[in-house]
Amino acid sequence: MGANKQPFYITTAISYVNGSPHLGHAYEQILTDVMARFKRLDGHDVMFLTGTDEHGQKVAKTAEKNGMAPKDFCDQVAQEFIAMTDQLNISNDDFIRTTEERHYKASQAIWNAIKENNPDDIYLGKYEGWYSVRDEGYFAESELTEGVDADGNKHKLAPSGAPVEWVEEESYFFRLSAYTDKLLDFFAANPDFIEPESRRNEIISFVKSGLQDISISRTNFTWGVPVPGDERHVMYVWLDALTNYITGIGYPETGGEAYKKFWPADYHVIGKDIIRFHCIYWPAFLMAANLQLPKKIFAHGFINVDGAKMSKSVGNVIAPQDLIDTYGLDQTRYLLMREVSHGNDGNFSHEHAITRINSDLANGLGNLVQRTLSMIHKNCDAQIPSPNELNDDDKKLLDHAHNRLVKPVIEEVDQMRFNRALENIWRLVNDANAYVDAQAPWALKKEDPERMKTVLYVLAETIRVLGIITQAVTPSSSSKMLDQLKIDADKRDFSFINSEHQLQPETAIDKPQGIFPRLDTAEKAA
Ligand code: ME8
Repeated sequence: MGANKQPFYITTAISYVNGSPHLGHAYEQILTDVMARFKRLDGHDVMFLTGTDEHGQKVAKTAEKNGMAPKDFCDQVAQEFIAMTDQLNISNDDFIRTTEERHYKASQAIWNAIKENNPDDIYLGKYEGWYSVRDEGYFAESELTEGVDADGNKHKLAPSGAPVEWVEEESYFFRLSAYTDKLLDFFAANPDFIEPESRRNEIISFVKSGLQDISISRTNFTWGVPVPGDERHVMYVWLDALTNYITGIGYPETGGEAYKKFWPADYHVIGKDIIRFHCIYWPAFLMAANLQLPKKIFAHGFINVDGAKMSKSVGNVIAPQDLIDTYGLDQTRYLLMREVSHGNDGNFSHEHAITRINSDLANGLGNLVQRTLSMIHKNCDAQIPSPNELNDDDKKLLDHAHNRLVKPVIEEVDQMRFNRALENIWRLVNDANAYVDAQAPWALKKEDPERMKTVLYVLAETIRVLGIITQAVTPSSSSKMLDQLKIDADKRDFSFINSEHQLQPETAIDKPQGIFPRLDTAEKAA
């Protein structure tokens, strides 16, 4: 696999370790994982990187509140994020922690590369201005509002609602102001660089309003990567954090195999709150260091709960494990991918979750598999039956599965439109269920057993294709489907979706096991 398709490199944002993983983190992980899995199934050599962002004032303060040394605190919380990738069945190829040695090396190397390539772009000065610790971001006076913070105190607030504090300290600056035109030219030449378009417009208008130089080092705390050559300073956490995307593929070894194969990245998947850092700072740092820019930044929306923003103070923060315990892992993955549309905010409600899971998974795909395989097990000697001559209905269903499914699905996937990709796949599920109802194989059992065999064969073959195409979203359930059909592990990628690789008649199957149980509405609501 992967011999003649382009390598594909995709990343998530790396999570701050100042709190435990929540549903927003889980959503981003799953979104990125689904893309990575689709690409592998489509024959690409994929590198998928995720990790934790462990430096900066926010993490240092939280560690202090917990009475722990920053590194010990990070070690503890990073484990929760690593555990989340397992809980969610995330197929990341690497997990980077910014406190690793390799990352210190890469962060200092990019600093030095900027200095070597553009010596005027880093200069020593004094920062006097507003800083939001929660965003780890600098803000201009004009961007602030007056307001009350979560503790009820009056404050100047950043656009995110986080309080800002006045900072005055010696600092190294990055000459971002010199990149206004270069960035605008780059955006114009690469119209797909930022998606969705609304975010691209937001960034372009921000850049057009003129960029200020930014402070890229701090001296009033020490929890960070030391600035090379001046250890009184630590690097601004975002400069270090963004660099993770190249640390993960071996930077500063730009001649190394991983770097040559995977840079520039195909996709940085991030949330809408951190586009300024990814769409302005990161490209400017890379230009200054004379490195290539990533191909695409995709900013997803936020997951709200029952229509409200998730927040600790409201008390509606959902831990990913709770959803998995309630609905099952693949059900949770499916739900999030099906319910949230491209780049928009998504809403989570238990009521809606149950309806969706029951209709699409339990009654839709699950029931199709269960009734087909049970009939084969009972009525065909527990063997895939041999089909007789196909009629138009049979041919139509198989043609849909073999020839009219993968291409449109991949087209949606390439744009991160997983809700539409799933709608597309479920058209085949619905067609197959309608076909079962119309053909009524249970009636054919007495009337025309040979015809029954054909119908069951056509259904089993359709299920094989559905098992293959759904793997990226519901990996373990789809594997179970394919296991039940006795499909070899090396015959499960998209190149096997065609009539050439149809099911072998007479293959023995085991007694089928249900895949997506129906959720009891009353019990789950409680
Ligand atoms: O931003 N819904 O870390 P983070 C959807 N360390 N996505 C959400 C969300 C929600 N309710 N809440 C957060 C950081 N996210 C930085 C990134 S990258 C070099 C450094 C998303 O732990 C958020 O947008 O606050 C971000 O993409 C990711 O979760 C990690 O957020």
